[in-house]
Amino acid sequence: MNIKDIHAREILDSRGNPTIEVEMILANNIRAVASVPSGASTGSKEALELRDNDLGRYMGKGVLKACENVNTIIRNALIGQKIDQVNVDKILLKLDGTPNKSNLGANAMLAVSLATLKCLAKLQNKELFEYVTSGKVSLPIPMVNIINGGVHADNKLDVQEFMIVPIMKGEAKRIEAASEIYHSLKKIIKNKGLSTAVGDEGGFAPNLSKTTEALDLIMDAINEANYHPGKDILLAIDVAASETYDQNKKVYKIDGREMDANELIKYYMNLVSSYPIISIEDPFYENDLESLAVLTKLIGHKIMIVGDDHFCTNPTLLEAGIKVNAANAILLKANQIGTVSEMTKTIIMAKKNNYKTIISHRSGETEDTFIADLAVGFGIPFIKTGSVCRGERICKYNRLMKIEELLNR
Ligand code: 2PG
Ligand code: MG
Repeated sequence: MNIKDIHAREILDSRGNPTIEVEMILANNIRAVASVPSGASTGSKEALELRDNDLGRYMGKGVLKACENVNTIIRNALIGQKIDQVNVDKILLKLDGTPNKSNLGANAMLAVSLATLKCLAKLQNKELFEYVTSGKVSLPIPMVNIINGGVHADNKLDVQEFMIVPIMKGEAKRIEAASEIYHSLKKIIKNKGLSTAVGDEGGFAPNLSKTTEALDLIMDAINEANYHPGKDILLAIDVAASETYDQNKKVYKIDGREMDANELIKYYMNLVSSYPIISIEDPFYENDLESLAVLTKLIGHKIMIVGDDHFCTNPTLLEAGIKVNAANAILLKANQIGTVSEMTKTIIMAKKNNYKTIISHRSGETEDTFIADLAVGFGIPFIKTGSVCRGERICKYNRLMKIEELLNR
């Protein structure tokens, strides 16, 4: 089956910034639409998100150039081509010809790559998760971000994400627990006279300034909702430490303190011994693989040490981490790398080297639910898709509950 047409358009993401949506049509008129998310705490080694930088529109954030690249260069090359993921991604990579997708833009390329994947699933009359699976499907454990800080909120919390990780059986049960805890937390925050407004990923953004204050509120909320911290609900944090690192002073600014990497390691060891934390993401800034390896050696047997900015879903960067035993888990974000084929390569490499995998949304999201299907189809054990609030987050949870129902039929 051949590709008949491709069209890209500018749409808005959950922060109200432009992003790209692509519609692909096959010769038999099967069509699929895909859109790409956008990060705020982006790693410097991520593939390039092409923006217009035309200050006359959307503060320079327009993506008309990326759309044009799809509607001209990519369209011309793909029309009449056989629909095949490897073939399409190869053509995209060749057309771009740069290591970081700076020519066509990773946003343009991913939208086309994902639309291809969705068309392929439809062509076989399969659900997306069914199409991508090579064997065992499984429902991921959600890591639900219920307090936002860092660059995702205007409060004084330095840690970017405070997550609850419900580990009971059943996806719908896990999401139910997350929702109940979320609502308990809202009550607790309100009773303290703090704001219950939410941040970019739907978690509350009360004006707290210390990491432990946020963790204590969450522990209270878990108990209040009649769950058991450490037993059925675990905790996780994304420090997004690149955002708190002072390059000149070589210190991290967290909780009103300045800490070097060694002090920070002690700080994390303390947190892990005081709270049921099972995962720390980006504990050090993106170029410090060495400290990442030290922390992994110290507590990697107990918890996940997750590389996000360190690896950028890039097989070459992951390989460098594997060589020095830095981290034992990787965050997977398709738009950090730009094509489905490359992300698949990273997933395979991670699994082969016993790195745990977590598929992730971006802080700027769309209503596209592809990460839910990829998590199930690829058998990725964890998913990070924000709080149980805001439509662009909820649609992923709703999709997971629907898939659970489909699988139980
Ligand atoms: C992260 C992500 C998603 P952003 O750091 O893990 O939660 O944030 O999309 O802003 O990079
Ligand atoms: Mg992160």
